[in-house]
Amino acid sequence: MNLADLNKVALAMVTPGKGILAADESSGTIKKRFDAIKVESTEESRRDYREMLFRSSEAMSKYVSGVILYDETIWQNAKDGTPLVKLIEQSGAIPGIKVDEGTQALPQCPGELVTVGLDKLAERLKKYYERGARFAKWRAVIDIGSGIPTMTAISVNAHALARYAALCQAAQIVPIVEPEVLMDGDHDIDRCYDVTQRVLNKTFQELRIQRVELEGMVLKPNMAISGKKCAKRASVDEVAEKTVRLLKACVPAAVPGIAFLSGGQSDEEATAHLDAMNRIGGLPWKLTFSYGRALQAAPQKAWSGKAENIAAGQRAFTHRAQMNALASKGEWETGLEKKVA
Ligand code: 5MM
Repeated sequence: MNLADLNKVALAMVTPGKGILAADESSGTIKKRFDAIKVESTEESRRDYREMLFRSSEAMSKYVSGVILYDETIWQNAKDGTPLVKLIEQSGAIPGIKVDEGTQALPQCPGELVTVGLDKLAERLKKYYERGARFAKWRAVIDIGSGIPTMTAISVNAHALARYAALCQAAQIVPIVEPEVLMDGDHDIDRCYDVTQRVLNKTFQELRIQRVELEGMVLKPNMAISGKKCAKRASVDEVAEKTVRLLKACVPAAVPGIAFLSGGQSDEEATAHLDAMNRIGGLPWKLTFSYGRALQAAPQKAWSGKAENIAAGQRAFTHRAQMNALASKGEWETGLEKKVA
């Protein structure tokens, strides 16, 4: 492993003014997104949609540091035969790959999940590196509910995240470590804070045990945020203040950067929260975005599967990418949202 090179890639992924496009929806998830805009999900429609994003030259060259791809996409070519990975590289962004293989029910822990995909991961990473991937992603899912999460779920998921991260670094690939505490449910922000603290502490303990080099990774956490059905939702300032406090308590300064997931927040909420955190300043790591839904909901709607809407889809994507890029520097203002082209 060359740690200096891993660190260089990790720092590039969290360059201030840029962030990560999470376009790694598995076939089931992208079908749900396409159902919502009444587009049939086929290999071709998924390719056309993602090609539209990756050919958004302003967004990709100015605001996007890297793209997380799904296995199908990394092997796909654009309509003109250019590999989609090449389009990403030509824009100056770094190609990345989701390598987990989804979740399975966790035995003895009703309602809880464990992320799988470690078998043959070393061989898969080698192929992804040859294709151009310089970072990877693995997502653990922790749900909050009555009696959950159990320490069992937190522990097995943290162990798997660390196993994945160590294998990535051995393959000269920067791991994005994503332990996601879901915002489904009616819990308040303090419950989310407590659970996320347990999850992050356990994750960093496992990363240390398994000798993962913190300088060569990026953390992708949820924010400390109220559950979607919580009767009293925390304000933007409270989310920012509590998330920063939580991360300072749990994330070592050796980690180059933190790229948040959006987790079901509205587009504008996800931007406002990131912006408010960066306005606090004085942080030991870079804070940016690695959004899926909060970057893609608008372009999906604008595109709606029609070739004549490609320019509109690209405008919508560029706008959201620019808003989040500003937020990654603490320079976003709500008034800018109204100036959409
Ligand atoms: C884009 O969604 C990703 C893939 O999800 P599935 O494996 O369930 O299809 C997801 O891992 C994503 O990268 C993160 O959860 C962040 O996405 P959001 O939409 O929460 O910003």
